[in-house]
Amino acid sequence: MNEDLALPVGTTLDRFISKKQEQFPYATGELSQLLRDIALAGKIVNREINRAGLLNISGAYGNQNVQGEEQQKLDVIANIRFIRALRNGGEVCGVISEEEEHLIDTGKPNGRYVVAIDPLDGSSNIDVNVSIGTIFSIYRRISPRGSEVEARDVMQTGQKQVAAGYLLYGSSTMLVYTTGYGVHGFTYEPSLGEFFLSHPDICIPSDGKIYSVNEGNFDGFPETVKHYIRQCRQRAYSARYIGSLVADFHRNLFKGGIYLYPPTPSAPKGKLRLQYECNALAFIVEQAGGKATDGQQRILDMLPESLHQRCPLYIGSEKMVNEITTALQQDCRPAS
Ligand code: P6P
Repeated sequence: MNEDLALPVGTTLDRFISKKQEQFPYATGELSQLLRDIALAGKIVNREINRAGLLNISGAYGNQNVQGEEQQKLDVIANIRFIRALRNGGEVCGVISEEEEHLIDTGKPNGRYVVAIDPLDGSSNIDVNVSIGTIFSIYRRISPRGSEVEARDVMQTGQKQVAAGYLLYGSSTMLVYTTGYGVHGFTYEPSLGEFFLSHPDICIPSDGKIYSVNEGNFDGFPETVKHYIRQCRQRAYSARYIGSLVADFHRNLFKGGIYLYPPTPSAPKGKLRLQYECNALAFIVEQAGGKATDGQQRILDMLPESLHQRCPLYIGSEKMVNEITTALQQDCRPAS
């Protein structure tokens, strides 16, 4: 990044967003406001997560979501909070969410943007106080401003994202995002209610010695994936798997490593969702110098075919993702 534009650690998120916007004289400030709206919802969800055990809002909600997964109470609460913040902010004309079967029309036809969001990823960890997260992607709408949001607005390739990020509700709460000009991390100071720049210009190591995969599924993995995992073991890499994608991704982003969610017999297309999990993290990891594929192609090149489409995911340090992807691509090449 241009040094004279480097902002010091400790800069507030609001000032950082404003200073970055100044670099774009034609910017209208709407994307900046949208990022602020997401950060505000994140502060509210963070507070509710931190008090879940005291407010009887942990545990199962009693419904299944469109994915057939048991909704947790905090899944529902986070979904409501983020959709309300996006609707009230006025910048967003449509939202797709892991917790909503259909595209949500916010009733704001002048909104320039659409958002794809996983309001609370890692739900199974909520009740045992393990880190969880929110993942979001922001796209410019295709349909004309002033009209109703359309399906084509939320069926764009990940390459079209104008911004993407995640909130990690962990030992500290962080917001990490990119607008295509580097990846920047902000740490939340609850006593001040502010996010402060703590990790400017995050870059992922080009190689690593950490692999993150649910080895309980090993027997059902493709043979090439099994071979890669055996190689990781032989190289004495560290196996680190939290069961929260955001937490595993965040660790690998700083230390170097690879997260794998391959196809399994119970999830032949993989478990993770392209639109509101894979695309956002793929944008971030590429901006940080890493890579993300589905084993055959770049995640960001994939044209969604449905709102809740699943895909395999191999994401992290460039050399590690290249190794497994090259091997998987060879599996699919016609025998010479
Ligand atoms: P498994 C959480 O449900 C999630 O979507 C990711 O956060 C996590 O990495 C993965 O699923 C865990 O899935 O099948 O290993 O329990």
